[in-house]
Amino acid sequence: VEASIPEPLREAWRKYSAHEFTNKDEFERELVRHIETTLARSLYNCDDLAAYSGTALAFRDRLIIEWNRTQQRQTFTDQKRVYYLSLEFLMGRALDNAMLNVGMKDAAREGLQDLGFRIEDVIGQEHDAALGNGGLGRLAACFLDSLATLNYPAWGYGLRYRYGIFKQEIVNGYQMEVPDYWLDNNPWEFPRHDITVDIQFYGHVKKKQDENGKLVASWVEGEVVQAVAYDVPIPGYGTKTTNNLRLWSSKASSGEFDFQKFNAGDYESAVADQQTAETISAVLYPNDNLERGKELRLKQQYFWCAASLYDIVRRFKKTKRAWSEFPDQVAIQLNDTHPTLAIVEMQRILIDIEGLEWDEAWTIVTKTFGYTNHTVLPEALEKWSVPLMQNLLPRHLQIIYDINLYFLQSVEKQFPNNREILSRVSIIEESHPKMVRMAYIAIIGSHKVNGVAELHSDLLKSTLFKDFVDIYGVDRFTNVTNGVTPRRWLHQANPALSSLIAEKLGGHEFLTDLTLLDKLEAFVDDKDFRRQWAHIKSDNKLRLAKLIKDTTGYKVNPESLFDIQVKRIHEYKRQQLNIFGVIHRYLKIKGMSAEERKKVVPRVSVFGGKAAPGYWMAKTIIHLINKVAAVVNNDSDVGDLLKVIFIEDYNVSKAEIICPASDISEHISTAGTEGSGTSNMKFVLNGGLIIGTCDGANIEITREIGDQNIFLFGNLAEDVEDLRHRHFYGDFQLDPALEKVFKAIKDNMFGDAGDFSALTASIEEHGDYYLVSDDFHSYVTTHEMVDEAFLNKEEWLAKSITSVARMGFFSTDRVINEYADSIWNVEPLAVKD
Ligand code: RUG
Repeated sequence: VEASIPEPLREAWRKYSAHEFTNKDEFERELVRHIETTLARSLYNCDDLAAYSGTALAFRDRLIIEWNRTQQRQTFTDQKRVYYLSLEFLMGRALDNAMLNVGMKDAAREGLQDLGFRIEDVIGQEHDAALGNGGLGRLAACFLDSLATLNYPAWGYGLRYRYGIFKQEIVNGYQMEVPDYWLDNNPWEFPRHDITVDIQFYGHVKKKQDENGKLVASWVEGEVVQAVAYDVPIPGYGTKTTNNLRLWSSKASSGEFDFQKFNAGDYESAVADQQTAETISAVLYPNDNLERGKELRLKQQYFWCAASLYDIVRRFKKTKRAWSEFPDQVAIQLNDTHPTLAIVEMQRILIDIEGLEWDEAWTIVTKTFGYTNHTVLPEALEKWSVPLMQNLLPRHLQIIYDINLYFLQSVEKQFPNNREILSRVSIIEESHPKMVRMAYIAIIGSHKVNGVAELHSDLLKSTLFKDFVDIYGVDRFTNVTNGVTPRRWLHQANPALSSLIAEKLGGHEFLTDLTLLDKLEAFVDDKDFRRQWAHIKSDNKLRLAKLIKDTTGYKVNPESLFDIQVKRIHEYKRQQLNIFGVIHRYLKIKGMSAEERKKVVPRVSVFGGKAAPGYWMAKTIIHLINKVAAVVNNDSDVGDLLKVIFIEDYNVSKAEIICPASDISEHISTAGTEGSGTSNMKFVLNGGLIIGTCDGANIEITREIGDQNIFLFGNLAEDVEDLRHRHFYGDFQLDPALEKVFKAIKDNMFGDAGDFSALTASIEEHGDYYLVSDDFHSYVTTHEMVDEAFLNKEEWLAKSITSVARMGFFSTDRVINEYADSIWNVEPLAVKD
């Protein structure tokens, strides 16, 4: 390709092609240029927001220069690429990350200062890009950071929601949802109006003979919606690689609106058509670990899969290779079952459009796809009703039936006369209406299936996907334990700790090789080092105390033990266990003498997280937390011994302030329910200890950091089924301490008890599915051990330092390398300076 352009032309391009700023002065020049020309502002009317926009535009220029070079490099070398399909990318803010990743934050700080701005104020202007619900979306964002940092040729594909996850407001203790319009002032995306794909829905299937007499299906008529690409540059840390995240936006395919209708006087319906098309990418479904089977969601999924595949196939076809080489050039990873239709769409492209035989096509498909499962919760497993799919995607349903037929035929050969297994593994569930089990298509259409922590992957193999292990063998199933990017979750969120570590280890190399943290253990007994470590934690707690004061009005004592649980609100994550524990503590303090109170370790219990708008029980938990906060925080008799805080609208940028400030954080899901958890890793990486159950990645964290450095409690996953079974048959005794807590609630201590009756009844009367009562005693006694341990400041510090030193395993760099080696078979691209 390069050689096809004459040298004089290339020379002219080279001469005038854009250059990145490389120092403070050049940055200032770019900043002022953008403020004065792009933004039409001046010295006299440039506020923090304009300074943010100007700074972001200057950095965006830098990124796009590297983005262009990276894309050229990847095209010329023509190596295998990986495509990460995720319906969620919880990116958070981009500016701080871009500054750090390109190594220009200090220059930007000084440059901004010269022009009269504080970098923190400028960074604080940015709206979070919150195109995700929780852990799954944030994992995808961490993956993008690692893929770029490690120089993998990789693209992310997602949807460009006009509204990301809702903004949470707390009104009288209740969660209210407010739309989050995040696209105003978003300089980080590049609209590609030239890159569009027509996506078809509805219609019907015609069979016709091709020129060789072969019967081929064609999907005709129906509705067409246009997908428009928006590209977001993803800079790697300390590398020239800037990868691409392509987000699709929906638009009426006829353009602005239907002029025929307009001219016929039907203005309203002309605009309505356009609005219907735009609805597809309008809003992120706000459910975490819950699927509701809404048609619009299926439309979103197909729209995004079809557009992404069209793009991937178009890129591949440019190389003029044979189809059999597709899996040597392309690896597609399905983030959960949400993109499963990509498997079906790929098969459709190959057989209906490209004319391949079924088997040849299916071999290509299965070699290309990998599927990551993130949960064993039944309510989160996607199923689509057959009639719904028949109507929306008639050809895809036929292909699904064919995939199922061939699959069941092979199973029957393998297990003759075994009707049960056939009905258990059939893609079609024989219910009313019939349902399509998406996870089964994902397993059958992929060459590897992975869980996200060891326990979770083992549970997949022994329960949910057991039959498939029998059919395909155990090698198709693997584990890749999650991680987090240390760039955002240590370097960016906790700059002081990152600097201290760099000082001790002789540089910031640990940010790209997290295992180097182990060298910190040599300093555990170093008094001066411990003092500095403690000092940083104090400062981070002060920073959080300020956020709490600014957002809730409550003043907390930063000397207290900060006990934090921030994550989506869900019964399985058991924020109810935590708030019942807080009430128990409150009642205990109330019953103490003045002398006894002197021994109490002051605590601040911090909660944060969103409930799905339709998840009533989760909303009730938020309500109870806020009502308890109102009583406890205004009880002068208790004072600083206990404070309860609910941080409104928990998001990525708040997490960056919260994670470095914990003394202890809570990861207390019912054993066997949490896929992995990733905030557990963020907290430990920032020197906080954790209290947790033997669940998800807590188990591997314990193995790495040592069980003396973590507070584990509760029943084990292997006991859960038996306990539930016993509850079901009436063998249930409410824990006596929990009974006292319930009595306080029922006595209206926290407002109208009726507001919380469903919550207490779910435990007392309806089988306590999440084993709150079974684990309560163990939970509160473990918290007593936490108090005790916190009193010994030196030992606590030693635990904190040792834990950080042993967290090297939990970087997404390790995770991405594992996916690359064991699932994708892709190599990093060599990048010269
Ligand atoms: O609940 C899981 C977390 O345990 C996990 O850490 C995260 C990333 O793997 O994914 C979460 N998850 C699972 N979010 N949605 C689902 C099911 O669709």
